Amino acid sequence: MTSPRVAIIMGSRSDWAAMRAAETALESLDIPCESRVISAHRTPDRLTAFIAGAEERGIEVIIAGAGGAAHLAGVTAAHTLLPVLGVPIDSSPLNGLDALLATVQMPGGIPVATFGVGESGAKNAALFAAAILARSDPGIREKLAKYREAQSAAVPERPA
Ligand code: RP5
Repeated sequence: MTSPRVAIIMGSRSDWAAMRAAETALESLDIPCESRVISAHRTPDRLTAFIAGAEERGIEVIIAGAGGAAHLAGVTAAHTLLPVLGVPIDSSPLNGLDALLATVQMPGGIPVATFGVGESGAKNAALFAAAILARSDPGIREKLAKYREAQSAAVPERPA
């Protein structure tokens, strides 16, 4: 089995409804990935163990989705030099605005690249991860270019 190059982590199984879009996008580009439920506050030891082994296992980018007081991406970024892409999830009574602000408003020094709330953010985080890998992997660059071409070709010229 090919080792995963991108890790998709999420604070709860309930985040999977949105975060599976990241896995789908990566799979469509043949980028090996893994998806795991890891909560910064409910499973802190699991998070520590995951981060400690990530780089050594060949992970190059981490996508972290969480809702509410979303600190998963920030805590992960604090413990690794790998790029961390944060996806705010609209799982709270505040519809993701809380997660968006928590993820995007990192104090200077520890960056988290923050994407849109929910499924489209998860999809774009995956495509951004692909763009990062494409810088040193011509095969992924070609697949990304083809993905864009197919996307453009699927847009009709007229609405009806
Ligand atoms: C966050 O709390 C998770 O990322 C999730 O978005 C939210 C709610 O989790 P559950 O109560 O559905 O497990 O930590």
